[in-house]
Amino acid sequence: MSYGLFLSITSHGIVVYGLLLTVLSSEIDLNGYLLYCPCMGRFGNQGDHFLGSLAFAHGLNRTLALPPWVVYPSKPVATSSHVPFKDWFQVSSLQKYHRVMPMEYFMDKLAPEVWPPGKRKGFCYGEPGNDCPMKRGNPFGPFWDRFGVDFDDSVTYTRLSFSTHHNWVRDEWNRKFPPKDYPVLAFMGAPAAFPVAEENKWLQKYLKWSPAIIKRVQEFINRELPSGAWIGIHLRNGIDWVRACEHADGITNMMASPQCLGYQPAVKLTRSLCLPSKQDVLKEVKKLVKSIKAKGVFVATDSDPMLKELREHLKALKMKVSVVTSFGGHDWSPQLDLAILGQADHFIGNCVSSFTAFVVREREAAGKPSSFFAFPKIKVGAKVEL
Ligand code: GFB
Repeated sequence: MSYGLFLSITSHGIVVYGLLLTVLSSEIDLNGYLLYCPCMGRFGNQGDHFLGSLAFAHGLNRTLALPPWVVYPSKPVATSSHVPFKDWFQVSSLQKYHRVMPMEYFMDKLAPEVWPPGKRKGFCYGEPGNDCPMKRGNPFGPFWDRFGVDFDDSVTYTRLSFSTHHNWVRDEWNRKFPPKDYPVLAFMGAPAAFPVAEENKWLQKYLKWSPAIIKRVQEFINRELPSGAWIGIHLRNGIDWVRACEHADGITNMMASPQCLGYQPAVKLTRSLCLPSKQDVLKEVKKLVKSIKAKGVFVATDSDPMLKELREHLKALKMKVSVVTSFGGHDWSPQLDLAILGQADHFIGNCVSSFTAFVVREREAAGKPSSFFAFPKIKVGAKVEL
């Protein structure tokens, strides 16, 4: 950035031109930037990883480039596409916690200066001298190609954690990779733990749905749900989940299970906690409908909404309860389902699913109650009797 030009123009010109240059130079964060590909799992997994990456950027005091969300539109997963971060979440809310900017903005406006072609190093875990396969396969290649990024070099690290709430971890990263020598840390995957570390869960409060999502949620609720209390449930019962749960019995940690079993679990998982039986679902929904006198039940699912069974079962209560779902309709989308579940008077989710975990964290931040199928004793947020 050159300031020499200031002196050679008229006094009026100096003011205007000088201001322009000041804005550009002050935009460069001398503490550096952090980029990563959200290349593991689908939305729930990426949500967990996002919170950890946000905490990591904050810990290192680097600006975080908000990556687009990676989506897999078809099965089998042949390719991936991308949704700009701000289409689903408010950037301004995150800026209350830390310096962040959409990755599109970073690449367009700042990368030509702070991360030009020829100086693009990819970071990954590994022994010194190893290559980081930054763009090998899907979703890695398409992610960086979206921004026209090719990597010129690799930088590996070992024995460094992402838990920057320990000062020595933060200091070690900054000692090994000082911003003046490494203005941009571009990670192959999220610099974060999965599931999200306990100390970073609270950051969910800065993840606020975009106005476009909020509008669709309100329209759905007004159109589909009766006035009065209603319950949201997440039925994760697609074939990938059925298969994953075959291995659940007797293990202590599985995907998002710390959300109900705790981070140092004293008890083991059961298959029904991973894949609740239909009987469990019917029993617990009925009990809760009765307890909070719910007028409606919203079912979010990836496969079977159990509408017929739920409606039949709730008839025994002799009260009018609408059971609705977005599944199968034009409104069916993971983000809409998540945001609707966030609004329910009570939510029952799946202990092992990170999709559920996203909802539970959002509700916890808002002081709203949640519980888990086949685990009725644990309640999160405000009290409700099950
Ligand atoms: O979100 P996610 O990482 O949660 O992946 P899990 C599950 C995906 O399935 C979601 C769809 O991102 C959605 O695309 N899905 C699940 C749903 N439940 C719903 C729902 O209620 N409504 C809608 N609209 N879509 C992990 C995966 O899933 O499961 C791993 O991330 C792996 O890659 C594992 O497949 C078995 O933690 O539930």
